Amino acid sequence: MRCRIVGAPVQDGAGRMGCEMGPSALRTAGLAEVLSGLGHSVEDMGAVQAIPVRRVVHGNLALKALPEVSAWTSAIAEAAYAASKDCMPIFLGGDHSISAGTLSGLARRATETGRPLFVLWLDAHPDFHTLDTTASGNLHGVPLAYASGQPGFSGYFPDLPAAVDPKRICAMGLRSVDPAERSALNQAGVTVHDMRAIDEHGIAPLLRAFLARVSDEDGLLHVSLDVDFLDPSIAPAVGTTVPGGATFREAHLVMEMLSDSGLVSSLDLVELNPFLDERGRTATLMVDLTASLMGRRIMDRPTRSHSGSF
Ligand code: EXY
Ligand code: MN
Ligand code: MN
Repeated sequence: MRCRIVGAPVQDGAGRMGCEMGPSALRTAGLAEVLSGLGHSVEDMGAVQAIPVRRVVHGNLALKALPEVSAWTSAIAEAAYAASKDCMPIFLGGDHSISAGTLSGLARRATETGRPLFVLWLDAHPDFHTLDTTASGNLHGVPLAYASGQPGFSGYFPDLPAAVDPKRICAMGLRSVDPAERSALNQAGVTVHDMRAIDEHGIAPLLRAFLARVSDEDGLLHVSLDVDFLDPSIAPAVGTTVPGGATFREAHLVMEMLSDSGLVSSLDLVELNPFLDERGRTATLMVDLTASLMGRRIMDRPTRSHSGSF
């Protein structure tokens, strides 16, 4: 596969500084080398350049860095649109506000190709606040709402060329959902598999059902992987740790199943804060998960399912 790495060193959307170092840490952990070693061609596009900030004023006085995040969203949307031409882009955050831009650019690309865009959101949080409902004002809490066309962004964030259909979004791993997000998710029809559902059913059947939907509609699939999807005991380098996250094997299994599906067309790696890491272990885990997504296997697997014993 042809891959393009796109750095998005954004930290304005997070409550703690440090995510701007994320792309460097992922590169240092060997992302490009790992992808090449799996047989992919890799083009590193460097970093998206921030564009000049224009004054934006909003009635919610809690909002932080709205002009900056709005400007980043424009620049990242353009970069995502360009990088997704005949290639699989891998976006290196940066905090999760970068996905406002990546999803905007990818939705525009999907519209052109005539295929529906599906989104797998792997996160402790749904990031489904609007500018009016966020209480923290941290704009890494809004990208999925923006990209799926929820109200209240017009005039503050760039106009969306195309919105992601909320019914084509599946959020997995949630365990910190604010009341306004809970009702908005239900109303919009987002599929949510929270940690309770993962505990109860296992992660594999939940993911398999979503992948079947993507396949049935011949969809493109964007995966947005927030470090805090993972349990903090294995991934400490994130400013928004929430206990009870995905285990090492649950996370790899998701990536391995995604790889088997052949459906993934783009990827975000977000919220890595290298200032909070322990000798690079979280950066390394994010790269290893990307490797599983891109074809690394413990053992060869049969290409066709076969009847009989395991
Ligand atoms: N829902 C909380 C808020 O709006 O502040 C937490 C958001 C955390 C977002 C991180 C990136 O996933
Ligand atoms: Mn997030
Ligand atoms: Mn999160």
